[in-house]
Amino acid sequence: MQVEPITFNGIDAIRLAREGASAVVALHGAQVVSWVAADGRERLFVGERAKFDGVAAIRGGVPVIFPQFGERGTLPKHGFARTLSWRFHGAQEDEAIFELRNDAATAHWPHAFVARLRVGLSATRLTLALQVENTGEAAFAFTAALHTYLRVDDISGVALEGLQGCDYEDSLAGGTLRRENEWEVRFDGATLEEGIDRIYNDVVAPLLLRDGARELPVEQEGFPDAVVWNPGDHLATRIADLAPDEWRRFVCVEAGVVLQPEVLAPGESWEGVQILG
Ligand code: TA6
Repeated sequence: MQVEPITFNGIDAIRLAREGASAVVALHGAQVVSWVAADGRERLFVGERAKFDGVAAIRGGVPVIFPQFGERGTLPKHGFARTLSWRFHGAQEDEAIFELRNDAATAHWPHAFVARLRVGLSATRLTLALQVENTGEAAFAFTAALHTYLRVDDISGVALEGLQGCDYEDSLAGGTLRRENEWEVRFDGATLEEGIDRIYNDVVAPLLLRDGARELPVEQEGFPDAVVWNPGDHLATRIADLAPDEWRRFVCVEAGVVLQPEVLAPGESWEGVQILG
């Protein structure tokens, strides 16, 4: 793995390269902000108006959500991991490791932990593994996700396969529980206006994102849930760091542990993996 410290939109980042592919990981949030496979095509979406001020969450790439998904707790939305600086821990042959440990900045969540993001790269695949270890003396519970923004040509031509038969919480309907009956989730019709925000449970099949003629396999291990989000036209106008019509250029397909918090006893570890490509 080639590793090069760079500045990306003014913030510190690490550029990784291997087998003709590359990825850029901002230390702010250990957020993967670019993934170009060996065919030269960028697969991740980052908004034109994304803020790179070292404070705000970056709109796009792969935000690491930990220790709280959304507003399921008392912490700020989606927890603190995406807005803190992680440490580059080093690289091996096929992956680079980033680390976040509890310190004064995480003291409002009174638990001792180490979170690690392992970023693996090959010609056609990006493998992201989130590990959490309880280094304290009391158990804690957390929710987490890899909030992956996948770049698409036009959301109206996108379909996501692999969720048929899964139950999901429909966040746009107050968390109503439904079952996915469709072979593929599409983003056309009323969804273009209203958006889609669902937390699918017990996802076992590999997912396949189809964007016109292009396909991207999306797999997950260790994460039981998959979150599917596109804000649609209506909500997008209220998201300050999204340029007009940019909502058409991405879909979030997130691997998460959301509906049932994970509990770690002292000394225990957990790992969830999302594989793109
Ligand atoms: O994962 C979907 C979601 O929780 C949506 O409800 C939406 O709010 C999105 O994340 C983005 O949240 P953010 O805080 O980054 O604007």
